[in-house]
Amino acid sequence: GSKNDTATITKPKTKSKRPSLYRVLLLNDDYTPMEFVVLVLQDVFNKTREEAMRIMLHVHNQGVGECGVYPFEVAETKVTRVMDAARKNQHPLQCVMEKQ
Ligand code: TYC
Repeated sequence: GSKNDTATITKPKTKSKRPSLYRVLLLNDDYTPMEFVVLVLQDVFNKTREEAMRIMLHVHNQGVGECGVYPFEVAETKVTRVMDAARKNQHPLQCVMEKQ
């Protein structure tokens, strides 16, 4: 209409996009104590002591290992929690995320 020429018309959307998933990885180093890595895996990634031990030893032996796969914001929060804990305790532990 003459009074409504610039009105926005929103196309109804029903399709919900599935969120992209991100793999969170721990990197090995020579200085971070094994026990610290195990505690981080239990606390940040909700692993059992046994699963945390398995992942820590995998990273220790292979250089890198997966802690879990999450939507972007969840992955980002976990990386931040690990890096904050490492910095606070003066460990060089590195944690990164990559699109799956
Ligand atoms: N390599 C370390 C050590 O011998 C242990 C370690 C494991 C460090 C996993 C980091 O992501 C890591 N103390």
